[in-house]
Amino acid sequence: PPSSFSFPKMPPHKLPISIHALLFLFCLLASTSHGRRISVTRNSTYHSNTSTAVYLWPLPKHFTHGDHTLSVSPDLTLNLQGVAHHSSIVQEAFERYRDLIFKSWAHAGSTSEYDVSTLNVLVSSDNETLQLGVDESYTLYLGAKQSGSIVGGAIIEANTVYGALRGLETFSQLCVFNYDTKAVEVYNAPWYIQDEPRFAFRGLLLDTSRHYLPVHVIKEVIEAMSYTKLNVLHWHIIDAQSFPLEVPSYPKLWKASYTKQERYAVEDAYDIVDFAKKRGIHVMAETDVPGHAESWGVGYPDLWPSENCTMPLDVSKEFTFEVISSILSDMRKIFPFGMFHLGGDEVNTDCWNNTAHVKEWLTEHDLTTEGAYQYFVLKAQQIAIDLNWIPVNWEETFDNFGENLNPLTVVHNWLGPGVCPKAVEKGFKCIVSNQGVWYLDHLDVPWEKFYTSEPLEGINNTAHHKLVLGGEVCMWSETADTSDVQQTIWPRAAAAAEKLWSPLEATAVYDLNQTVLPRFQYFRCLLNNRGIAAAPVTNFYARRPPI
Ligand code: CP6
Repeated sequence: PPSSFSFPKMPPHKLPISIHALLFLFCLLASTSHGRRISVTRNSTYHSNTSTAVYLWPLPKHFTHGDHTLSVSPDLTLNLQGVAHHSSIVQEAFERYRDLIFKSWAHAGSTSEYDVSTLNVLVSSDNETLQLGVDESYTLYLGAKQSGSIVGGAIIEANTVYGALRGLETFSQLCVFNYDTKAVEVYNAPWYIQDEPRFAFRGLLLDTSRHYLPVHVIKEVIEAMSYTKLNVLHWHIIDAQSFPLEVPSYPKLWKASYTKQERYAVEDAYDIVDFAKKRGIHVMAETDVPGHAESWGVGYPDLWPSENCTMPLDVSKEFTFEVISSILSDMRKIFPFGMFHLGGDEVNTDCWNNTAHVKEWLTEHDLTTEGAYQYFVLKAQQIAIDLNWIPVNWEETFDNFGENLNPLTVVHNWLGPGVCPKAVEKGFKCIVSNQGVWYLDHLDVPWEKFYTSEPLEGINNTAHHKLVLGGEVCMWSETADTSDVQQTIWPRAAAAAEKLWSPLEATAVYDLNQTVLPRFQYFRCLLNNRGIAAAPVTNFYARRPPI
């Protein structure tokens, strides 16, 4: 159906916002115009006398705003238009966000009129396929002007339902409960926002092998990811310590779960993927081979070279690759995302040499242990590629035999800085997870390091920039489980999320305490208000900034 509203054009002379205007705005936190209704908006956002504050996380690509206040009806309804007007993804998201905006507040049930009683969402494509690079852009307009006075009006326009989801998140962050009027209000309207991510891949790793995480905890992490516009859950399901996933082809593999409760049935995995999709989040599964796979041999001891050599997997047996092939085939039905992680990190091949039948096989095939490591990784890559997956491998594979990796390979950095500049030089795609700044299990890494880590650092040839798909923060779980995983992830992962979403000009700031900290503190409070146990940002009490 044709759209029943017209979208106001963003005033072109205001774009793009200058970084100086941003810096200035963030320095001014107090004396906003909240609570005041004015009938004529001041049309210029960045006049030096505009005293206002922008509390969005992550910052949108372009935005302008005014200085008047809108009230939002607790009976807010969705008017979903365009090709996707039946989309349950958008309808369900709208209901989630309406609950988030209003549930915590005992509103007075006022009968007064509200400025915003309908949220118009226009989506122009009904293709709900979720793949890397899907269009996440959206435009948000809040507060319309009619013959000089302010009337309500809220419009999100997006090309895909996933863009609409990002717009809904931004809309929800603009809705603030006013304790004086007892109403949900939008300050600094009218808002014109045009937004899209800087990087397509904005990941968070969860490790469910070192400690099991129940399905509901994984979902809570996914939910919080959607608040920060992170979009890839890298699920490091299996490792040496436990094998919690059901693999129908080899049902003894999950004998290596810690207990029968601490398992993911195939249905659980489907459930997680579906929950993530509804939030525009990809699930990239990992099967880390040939190291980090000792648990496989609990059910199938033949996968071990011997009782004394239980890691890495036995490179000399066809059976090993039969099992890998079956695991990946079973996983292919669960994980529709186009990328699959094959690990390949921290491989110590010493005991291949010390195991008679493996040593014999090496001699027969004229292979060193290093050569056998490459043979293993390339064979696993081919299995993934034959299943129509793009293989991702940790950086040691590139460091050891980069030239020989399949050209489709995405190299995943973790060992400090440096590998991505080398990998893109050779034409490989890359993901940045520098352990010095983006490892969440390193509790001593402060949020500022997460925020200031720049994925394109060291890549001087701008033609290569597009090969850096993005970045990922890692929540390795040797020392974390359900009891503390959320406060270990949040809010530091959100600092990386802004780096990965917002334009470089917005995040390349020098005085973080002045320019970013208050807004970051505010976002941490927002996570808490939404039920996410995000940790304090600093070691002093943070007042919720006055807006
Ligand atoms: N598990 C796996 C890990 C780590 C890696 N792979 C890791 C190594 C060093 C640090 C943190 C995590 N626990 N499978 C490396 C990618 Cl400091």
